[in-house]
Amino acid sequence: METDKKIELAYLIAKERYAEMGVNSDEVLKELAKISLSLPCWQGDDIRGFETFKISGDTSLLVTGNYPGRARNPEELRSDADKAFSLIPGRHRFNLQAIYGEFKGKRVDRDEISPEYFEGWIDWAKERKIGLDFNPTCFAHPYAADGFTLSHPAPIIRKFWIAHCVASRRISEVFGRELNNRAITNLWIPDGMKDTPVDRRGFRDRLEASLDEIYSVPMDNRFTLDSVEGKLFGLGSESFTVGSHEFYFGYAIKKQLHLTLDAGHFHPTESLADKISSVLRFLPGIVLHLSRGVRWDSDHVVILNDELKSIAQEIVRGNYLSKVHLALDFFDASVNRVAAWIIGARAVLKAFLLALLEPHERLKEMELAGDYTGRLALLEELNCHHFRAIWDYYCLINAVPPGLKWLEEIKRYETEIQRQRI
Ligand code: RNT
Ligand code: ZN
Repeated sequence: METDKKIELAYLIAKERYAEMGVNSDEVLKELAKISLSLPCWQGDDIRGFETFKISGDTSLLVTGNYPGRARNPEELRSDADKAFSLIPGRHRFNLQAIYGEFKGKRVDRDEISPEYFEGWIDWAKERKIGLDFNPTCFAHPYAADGFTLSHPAPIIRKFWIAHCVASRRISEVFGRELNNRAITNLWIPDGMKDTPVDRRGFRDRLEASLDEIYSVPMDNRFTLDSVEGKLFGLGSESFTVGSHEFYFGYAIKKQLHLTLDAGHFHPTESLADKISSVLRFLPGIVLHLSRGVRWDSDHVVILNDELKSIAQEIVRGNYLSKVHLALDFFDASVNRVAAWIIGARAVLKAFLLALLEPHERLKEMELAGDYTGRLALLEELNCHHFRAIWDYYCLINAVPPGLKWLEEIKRYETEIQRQRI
C-alpha cells in the first residue's frame, strides 16, 4: 500500500478512537492550523547578523558548535528559512533582530537603524504572506561591553540604547502596517553582574527610567505590541540580573505591556507552565520564548519533553491561545541549523496537537468530582494514544513530509547548498 493511503487509513482508525473519548480530531486539526510560531532568525547564523562594522562587544549570548553551512548574508538566511518553512506544517512567522538589517556596506550604528534597511525582509515576508516580529539587539556591541545597556551608570550609553529601542519599535510598526500583520517588539537586555552588587536598586531605578522613556513614544498598537523579557541569570551575570522576572512582571503590569516568558530563563525546577494562568490575569497577553534550558544554557533546541507538553496544555486548557504569542528561541551551531528550526517547530506543533486532543471536559469533571484516580489514569492513557496517526495525517494534508522524510530533504539541501558556502 502507498504511504499516503496508509496514513489516511491510520488517521481514520485514530479518529474513531478519539471520537470514543468525545474528541473530534477534524476540528482539532482546524485549531492546530491557526497556531503560528515565530522562528528565531538567529538560529540560522549563530546571532551574527549583517552589521558592516567590526563588533567587539559583550559575550552574554554565546553560540557553540561549528556545523558547516551557516547563512552568511540575507539571501542565504532567507533561502534557509524558506526551506524550513516548507517542511513545517502551517503558516508561521519570522523573528528578526536589529542586527539583521541590510546595511549594504554602510556603517549604520544601532541608534540609526530605520525601516529602509529592512525592506528586503518586508518584501520577502509579503510574498510569502507571513508575519515578522522584531527585537532590538542590546548586546554584541562596544556599548554593551561592560555588561550594561539601559541600566548603565553613564547617561550617554543609556541614551544610545534608548534611541535604539525606539528605532526598533518604529521598524516593528512598519512591519505590522506593511504586512497587515501585527509585529511583536520584544525587549531583552543582558544587564547584570558576575559578582554580588551593592546597589541593586540604582541599576533598577535606571532601567525603569530608561523603559519609561522608550515606552513614552506612542506606537500604533494595531501594528505593533511591546513585550519585555526577564531572565534569572546569564553568562557573566550569575549574581545579579537587573531585568529579573519580578521586575518585568511589575513593569508590564504598570504599562500594560506584554511579558515574554522564556522557558530557559527560570530555575530548572520552576515550571513556566504554572505561571501562565497567573500572569495572564494581570496582563493583556504574553509572548513565549520556547526554548530548552540545559544546566547553565538557556537556549537548546526545543524537543517534545514534559515541560513543552505542559506549556501547551496550560495554554489550551485555559483557553489562552488568543493571548499567547508563540516564538521559538534557541541557537545551536552543533547541528544543521535549518534542521534545528524544523525539529523545534515540529516539536511545538506536536505538543499543541497533543493538548488539543485531550478530552478537556471529561478531565475537568473528574477533577471537580475529586476523581483523581480517573484523572491520573486517563492522562497516562493519553500519553500514547493514537496521536502519531493524527500528526502524520496533519503533515499529509499540509503537503509537508510526515515522519523523518523531511530529514532526507535537509540532507540533500545540506550537500547541495549549505556545504557549498565556503
Ligand atoms: C536571551 C533572550 C533573548 C535572546 C534573543 C537572541 O537570553 O532569551 O530572547 O535569545 O534576543
Ligand atoms: Zn528569549
